[in-house]
Amino acid sequence: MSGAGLPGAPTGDEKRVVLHVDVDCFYAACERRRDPALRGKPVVVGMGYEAGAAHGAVATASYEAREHGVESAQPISQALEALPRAATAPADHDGPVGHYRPVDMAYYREVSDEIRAILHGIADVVREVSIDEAYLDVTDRVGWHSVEILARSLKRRIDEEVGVTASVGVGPNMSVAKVASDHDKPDGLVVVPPGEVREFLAPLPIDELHGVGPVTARELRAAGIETAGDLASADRGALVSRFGARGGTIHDHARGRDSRPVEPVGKPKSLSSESAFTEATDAFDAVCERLLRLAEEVTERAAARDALYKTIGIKVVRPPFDVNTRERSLSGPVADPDLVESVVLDLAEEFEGETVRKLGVRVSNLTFGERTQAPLDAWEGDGSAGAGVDADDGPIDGDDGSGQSTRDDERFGRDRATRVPRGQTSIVDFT
Ligand code: TTP
Ligand code: MG
Repeated sequence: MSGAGLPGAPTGDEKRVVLHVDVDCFYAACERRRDPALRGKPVVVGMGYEAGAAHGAVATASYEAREHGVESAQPISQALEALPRAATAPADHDGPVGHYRPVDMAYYREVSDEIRAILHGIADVVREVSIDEAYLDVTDRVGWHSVEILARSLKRRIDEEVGVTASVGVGPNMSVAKVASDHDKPDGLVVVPPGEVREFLAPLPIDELHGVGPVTARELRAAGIETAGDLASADRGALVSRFGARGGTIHDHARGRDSRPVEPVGKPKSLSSESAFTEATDAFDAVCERLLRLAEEVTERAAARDALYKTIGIKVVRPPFDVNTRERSLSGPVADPDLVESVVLDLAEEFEGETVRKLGVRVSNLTFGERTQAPLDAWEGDGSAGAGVDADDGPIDGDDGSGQSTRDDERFGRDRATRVPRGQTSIVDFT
């Protein structure tokens, strides 16, 4: 690895395999999923374009709309100038038009939950940083020789099972993986093995680096620092005296170093396993069998965390995306695998004869016993973060947290951890 011999390089970094997943034009992709007529067309998601509404901002735009200069956080009036509304454009208008949709967070969260389930199924540790973005540590699952296959299969599953496209970057740490996933958007897949990190980063403009926002970039450029390579060879002391600790961080990132572990934060509010059938089935015995397997996984995981649960639930997805959840609350918290099995089968009864594509089992209303303090396997999120800035990026992106951003900072899965023992299933919270 090119950076390994440098003074201060974190030891063992080259052993990690980290994925960064970021859905392409997420809100617009969700709108397209429910209205396929929007495919291939300029789509703008935002507020304030209706007749009489003068203010508002673009949350996101499809890549077709971006070609006409429409982008996130732009005033809606500017977007409307570049792309008049298809719905109200005069019949003789022969220029490009945009399809405008309002923000529908509840729907985007549903889509996000489905992606999250897939992510937790393929990685031991997942850090969700926003509604459409997560880091995965897959070090224990694959080596560098096979990670591209894993990344491709992840992209394909998100595409086929959820109906949106994601870009994936792979690197030996979070910062490199993030730059890699941004590098070839949309539908990108960029793998940067440890030995190629410095070479990959060196020619990139500094604002493509993780942690360098427009304000910092402007200042660095004024000092003659244009590329990550320039930043990597800049004087560290000077960077620190100008930008404080963040100066050291961006210097590290320019050199491809980032020792932050991929770790979820907090304690779980629920534990779930999900599993999809290769082909939808109406065989009720297969459904029951699968539910029992999921119940076993969930109760094993609860036992490993010393967790008691008060609510037991199932999720039944009928093709293509008809999600049904049922749950039953007990009078007090228990840790009782047999009870979970019988409640799950009971709840499943009403779906006998239905065609089922995917199943889930969840225990929630958790309380934890004395033993449970393992930081990697415990998490708790309150679903919020500082406006416009991802929590993990906060300290380094601070000066660029855009006041104009309309980003909804609901976290992509309220922060949860997982270690998933078997391939297809995942630990998720499927509210
Ligand atoms: P991003 O991942 O930053 O953007 P994106 O998914 O739309 O596009 P891409 O990743 O392909 O570049 O943000 C995810 C969602 O967050 C986005 O779809 C809408 C929302 N968002 C805002 O509401 N305001 C903003 O300023 C930004 C940047 C995003
Ligand atoms: Mg995105």
